[in-house]
Amino acid sequence: MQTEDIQIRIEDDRTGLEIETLKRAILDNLFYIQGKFPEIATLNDYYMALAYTVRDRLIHRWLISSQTYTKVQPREVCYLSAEFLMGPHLGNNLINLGIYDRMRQAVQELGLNFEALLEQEEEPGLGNGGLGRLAACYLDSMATLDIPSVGYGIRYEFGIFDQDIHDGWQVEITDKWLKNGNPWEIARPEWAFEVKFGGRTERYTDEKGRSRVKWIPDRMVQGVPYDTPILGYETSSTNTLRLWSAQAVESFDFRAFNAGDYYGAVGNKVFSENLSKVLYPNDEQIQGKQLRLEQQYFFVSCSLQDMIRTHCDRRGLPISIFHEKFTVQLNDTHPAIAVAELMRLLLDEHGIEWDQAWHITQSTMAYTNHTLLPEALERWAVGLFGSLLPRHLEIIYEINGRFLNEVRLRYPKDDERIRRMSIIDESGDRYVRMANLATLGSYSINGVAELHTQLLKQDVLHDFAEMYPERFNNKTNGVTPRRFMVLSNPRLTKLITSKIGDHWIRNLQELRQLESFVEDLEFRSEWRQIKLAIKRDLANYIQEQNGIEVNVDSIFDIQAKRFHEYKRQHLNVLHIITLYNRLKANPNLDITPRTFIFGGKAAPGYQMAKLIIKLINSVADVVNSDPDVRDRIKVVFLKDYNVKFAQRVYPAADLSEQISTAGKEASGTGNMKFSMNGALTIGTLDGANIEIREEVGAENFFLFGLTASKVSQIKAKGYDPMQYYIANSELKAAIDRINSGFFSKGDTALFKPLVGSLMYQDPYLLFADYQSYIDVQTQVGEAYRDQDHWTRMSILNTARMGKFSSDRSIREYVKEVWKIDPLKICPPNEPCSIH
Ligand code: CJB
Repeated sequence: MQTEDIQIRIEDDRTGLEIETLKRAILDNLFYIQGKFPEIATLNDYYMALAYTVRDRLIHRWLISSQTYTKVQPREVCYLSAEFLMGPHLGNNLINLGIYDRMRQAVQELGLNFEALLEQEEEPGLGNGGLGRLAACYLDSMATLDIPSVGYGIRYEFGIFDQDIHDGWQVEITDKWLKNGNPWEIARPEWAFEVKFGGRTERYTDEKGRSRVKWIPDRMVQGVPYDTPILGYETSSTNTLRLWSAQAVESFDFRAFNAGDYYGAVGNKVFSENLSKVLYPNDEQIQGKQLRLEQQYFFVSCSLQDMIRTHCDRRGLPISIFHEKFTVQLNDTHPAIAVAELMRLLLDEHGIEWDQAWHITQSTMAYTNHTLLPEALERWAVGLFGSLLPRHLEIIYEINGRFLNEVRLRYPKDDERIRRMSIIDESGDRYVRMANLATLGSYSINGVAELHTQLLKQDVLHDFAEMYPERFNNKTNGVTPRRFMVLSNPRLTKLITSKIGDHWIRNLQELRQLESFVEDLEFRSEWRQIKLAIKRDLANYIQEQNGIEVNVDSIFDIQAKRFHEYKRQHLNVLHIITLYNRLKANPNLDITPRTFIFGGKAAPGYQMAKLIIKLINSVADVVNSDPDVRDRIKVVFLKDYNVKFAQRVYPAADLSEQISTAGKEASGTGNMKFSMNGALTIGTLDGANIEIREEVGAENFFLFGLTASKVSQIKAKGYDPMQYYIANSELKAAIDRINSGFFSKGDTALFKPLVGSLMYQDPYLLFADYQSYIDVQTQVGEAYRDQDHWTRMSILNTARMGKFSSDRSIREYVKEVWKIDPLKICPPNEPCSIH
């Protein structure tokens, strides 16, 4: 049957949006999909029935979208990412469908608790932090802006671990997100691909007399796609998140089975399925493990094969124009092997000559760099790489050889430059440098905030930026206001919409109109009441979770992000201890009450980050139980920070801690989410903080600390932390308190590694920024006392965050990098003549 002939005729219960229809659909799904009747149905059964009811409405739009793409054959963007930190789907899909309130009513009329059903969803935590969440925000914006796109990644059976706290220490628990089934995905085993590993290569002459290469692998794995629909906001465009799951190739099993090697056959199955078993929980720290490279190659190969099949087989287009129809965005270097894999597919499988293959590859790939941290720059030992991907190593050597010849021509006798630019690091043991491969193979290379892009061009990719300046560009990150305002902060959304209408949800710059309400006393009072109500909700949660009673009139001072020394949660702790010391010395001291709230996970192998978590909990134990400081400072560590939880935290903040060492945080996106929800920022001139401050105005931002260039200067001269310790009595007192065992029941060894690093060799310059941080925190405390003025600043933060919608970022990618036209999708059940 021709695709044009397919008529979507689905009965009304699957598409209708009336409350009665929704109720009927939920009960119908409970009956026919869950196989339960109300008397025996569990909360999860009802959640599933509700999720399927929503999914039905997505599927209709999804099929129309993919039919339209099949017919129009538009240029598409494929976003390749090892992580997609999607967060719960249900609430977001209801918002994007425009039926959130209606569905809540339908659910309530059935006598069910809507909030409890939303809570029931296990979030797909298929990412570590900022990078994975950015990919999720971008999928939302691409669909909202009607950009034909696919997100390609890995369907990890276990996502990021759940975090528990035992005796103040982080404990990791396996994340079994699939245990109750996943109603949002559809498996497509009929569209699986095979992926090869290991073995050797062989040269042969083809029928046209050309020399070709054949890869003879020693094992093979199958990638099965699982598709999740991604609906845009107030549009019918529904794109696909396609995640690959690894399975054993049947034929391989059979061979061993027939030979009587039953265990061998099963072993192969176990081995294959291991590939997509678990997400590596390291953020910005490479481990260099073979399985990780296998994961990367696995999903990249499946994805590229999938694109080529769509292009050549489904659409019948010649491979020579592949780059006109597809552009691939590489989310960091994790999928950078795509450069070599596309070359291999074009050369070996499609018989294309080198120059044309290279032209197609380089016109297809675009690379986003997300970090300058040396420990995060991916490199693979040549031996490991060659044994896993022998053909790719050959191709990389060839790319490199040709490239270095060009460099030699352009910069004669500059051997140092050749060594720096080579894809192969030969300074000691040999490594494949993935950033160099991604850069060389891409037509566009971008950083994720102005400062980051500037440093990228100055430092890590300096030679490349000098040679190919036109390929470098900046795309400052953004976040989706649908999830991080509308869904997570319904009270504020309602207030804003009552004043300026709801167009801001699609066009965030419209929030500027709120500026005209800043002088409106009643508006300010409503704004303040809303913040207070949200803080009360969080306070209740803290009471339940941690058994700590917090003062809702205190400043909610929040630092929520991954634990990393460069993010400097321990600088925040030094401030807490300093306040504590002041109160101990002078119990009647009049300070603005604060509740310090922390959330975040540490990589399981990152001992120092784990020790910082332990320090926070140890300080919390002492401070929270000391009657001298009662009601003035409280310290709370909220365990298991994830997307669901983040949505509860951002709206409740008065103060957002963005205190990384300048030059280290590429962009940050939490900083944007806090500020959109009316928190003020205390921050350094780092990443997107700089641009946030430019937008909201210096007078509405608490700036402290050294600039990135000052940091480099100090380091160049030789940073001497001791000098600050000796000269600053409050800093010394805070450090001595930790050292004395005061927070560790007399154990003076516990925090030695942490304090030692701060005192003798700290690359993150905590002591150098300490006084400036403390001073500005004092200003924060004073500013908070003038509630009216604080509220003005809070409103202006929200009003001026328009730039940081991920819609703006995606518009820039579309216009300046991808060059793709939006494609409107017809709404279901309506006459439509767009195509
Ligand atoms: N980032 O989350 C990660 N993981 C990495 O491996 C490298 C970078 C973060 O990416 C975010 C999105 O671009 C940035 O906002 C953040 O600064 C960066 O640390």
